[in-house]
Amino acid sequence: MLSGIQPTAGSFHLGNYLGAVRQWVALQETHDAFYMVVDLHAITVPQDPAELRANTRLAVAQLLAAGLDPERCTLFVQSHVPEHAQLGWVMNCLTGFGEASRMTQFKDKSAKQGADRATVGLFTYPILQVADILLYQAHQVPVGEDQRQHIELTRDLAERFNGRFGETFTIPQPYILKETAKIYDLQDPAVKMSKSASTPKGLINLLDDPKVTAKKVRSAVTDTDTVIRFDPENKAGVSNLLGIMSTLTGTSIADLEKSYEGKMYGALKTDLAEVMVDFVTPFRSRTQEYLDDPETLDSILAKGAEKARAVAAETLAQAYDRLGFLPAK
Ligand code: AQP
Repeated sequence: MLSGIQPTAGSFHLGNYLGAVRQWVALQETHDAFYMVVDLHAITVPQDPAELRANTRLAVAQLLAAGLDPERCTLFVQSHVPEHAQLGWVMNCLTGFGEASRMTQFKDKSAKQGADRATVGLFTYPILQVADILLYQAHQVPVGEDQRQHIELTRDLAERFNGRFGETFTIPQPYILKETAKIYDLQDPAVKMSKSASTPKGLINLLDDPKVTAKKVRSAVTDTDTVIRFDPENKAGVSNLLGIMSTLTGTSIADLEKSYEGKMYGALKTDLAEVMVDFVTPFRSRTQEYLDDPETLDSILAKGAEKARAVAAETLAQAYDRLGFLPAK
């Protein structure tokens, strides 16, 4: 099991948490899990060095606050394991230009930035992600729906390498939970909640002041109807709120629909605001506790990188050998 998260935004948002991190916490109990903060991916767009460093620690603190346990999983920073960039290059050389051009996330992001400003790194980002996954021989990759195409590319490249050079890489599967595959912007429930595309009012940052979070939930856009029913096609806003509520409380959507029968949207929003506040308040304080102890954080990361490197180095050595690289004496 392998997954990663970017350290770019400061606070994780609710989409990151429900779409990915929450699954990571559960899966560390049942799988040999590798989780990383992907700083190499972060520099595909411009970064301020001091902010990047601080945000990388902040991302690790949030992962620990969310429940990752370094005794149960391997938690590390991507740039601490040089094999990612090394296998990334190999995968670049296996990918067709047209194939890379079909990645929709690049198309969306480069369109937003302007084609002249998008970097080659942003273009090849999915190929580095392929290397991230294959290095650990991951069987499953817990991610949100927006990453499905990148996992498909990973499968294609793993099969291509195995076909040309002999069985080397495990073919991974995406692990995407239907209920939380895509969390939507609270102000525009037609688009996914995202740090770069959401309006400030539509984006729930987990480290926001809980009062701000409650206000955002209470002013979520719904519709002119009054029935609280899960129907993503016709009632995107209400369905988004029901999905979030269901996941955070562990109550099924059907039970929620029953309990809100005859009630107004305001009741659902007020209850969800309360649930959110109960969730983010301890999350914020746990994150701060980890940030206040940078030595412990760094030692967790040092151990994580050592464990990750042991696996990554073995896979890379095998891939280099299969490719026909002369061994270094
Ligand atoms: N809205 C979402 N719903 C469900 N899952 C989501 N993820 C992101 N947004 C949603 C999942 O979070 C994990 C980490 O993603 P990332 O580090 O790649 O962050 P991101 O995709 O860059 O987050 P944003 O907000 O979507 O960033 P921008 O706006 O820059 O594109 C991934 O598993 C992702 O699927």
